[in-house]
Amino acid sequence: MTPQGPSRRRHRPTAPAAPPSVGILDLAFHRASLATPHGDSKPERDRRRAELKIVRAGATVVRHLRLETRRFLHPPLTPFERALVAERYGAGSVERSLTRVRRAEERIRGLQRDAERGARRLHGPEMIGDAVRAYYGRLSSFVREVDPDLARLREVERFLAERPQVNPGLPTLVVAGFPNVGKSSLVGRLSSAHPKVAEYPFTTLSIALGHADLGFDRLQVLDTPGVLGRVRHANPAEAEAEAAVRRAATVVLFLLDPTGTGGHSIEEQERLLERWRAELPELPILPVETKCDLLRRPTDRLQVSALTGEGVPELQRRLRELVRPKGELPPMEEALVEAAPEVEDLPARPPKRSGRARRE
Ligand SMILES: Nc1nc2c(ncn2[C@@H]2O[C@H](COP(=O)(O)OP(=O)(O)OP(=O)(O)O)[C@@H](O)[C@H]2O)c(=O)[nH]1
Ligand SMILES: [Mg+2]
Repeated sequence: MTPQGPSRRRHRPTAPAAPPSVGILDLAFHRASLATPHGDSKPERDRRRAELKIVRAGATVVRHLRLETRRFLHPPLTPFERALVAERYGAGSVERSLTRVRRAEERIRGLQRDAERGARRLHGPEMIGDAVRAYYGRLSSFVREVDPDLARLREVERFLAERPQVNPGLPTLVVAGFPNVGKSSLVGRLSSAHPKVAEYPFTTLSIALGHADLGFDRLQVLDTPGVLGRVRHANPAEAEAEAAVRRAATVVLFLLDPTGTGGHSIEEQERLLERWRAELPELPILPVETKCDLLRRPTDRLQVSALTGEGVPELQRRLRELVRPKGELPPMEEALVEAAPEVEDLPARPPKRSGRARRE
């Protein structure tokens, strides 16, 4: 091995990924080539082989186009997933790609039907060869036309696979606020998530999911990237946080850092809180001040420290009240307190069995 050998290999540019149509068409033509027709005579077998090739190649392509779109249709994207995708790739872009792929599917089916009908009239190896080649050519161009759409759908699928699956049927607490205010630290305290914590802004670049047990149901807790409150020019991480607040939240925990260690003034943070309150009047937003181990100031707001745990039990109590869905059973602790007087009203019943555990 020459001294330059390994380094040269390291710097070799990677080949661009083949367009999606290449793999799909390779497979379709391979499957078509395996056709083994029955027939009494060679001309009959040749004609049958052409028919089988047409059907198999078309069916394989259609099946694979279906597979490419399945992630988006069965089941359909949740409103939150749609918002995430719209923020990153533009509103309606996935829907447009899905429509184009569906149209390609229909055209391929039509092409296949026509070619199959035409194959009945074929005779002679030359005519059969020409017809199959022409069909393959048109089939290939129909698939290549949707290459940009298939590439986009694959990219979006990867994007979604890298994000946690938020169950729209469960209550969701979205922890949001400016960068560096202590969102991830508090999410680590409140839930099963262990998000990365660091002293620089935008440590969290995409949403992370944990679960918290509030005594009555599993609460999903979403850690989000910091938001700078810019109406325009938000970076992708901020856009992701906005999507979580607007589309995934049952309740928003809005964290404000009054210490100045986060790098942003309390006034800037208050402005974002006011904007969200005005834009989302139906959404419960609980403002909480963080890092109270560093600074305590006179305020009616709840103050917490993710470092020492101060204020966290009170925060959990407030969250239980806010998250409890209307008409649902109350949280376990409160249910016991509320039920206690009624139990006393009941006529006393002698215990069925006496035992040490019962006497205690
Ligand atoms: N003293 C003190 N420091 C805290 C507290 N909570 C977080 N920090 C510190 O603040 C810094 C930022 O904490 P993170 O939890 O990463 O903040 P974040 O809001 O998730 O930050 P981004 O993901 O970058 O938006 C880290 O250095 C933490 O150790 C707290 O309650 N008290
Ligand atoms: Mg964070």
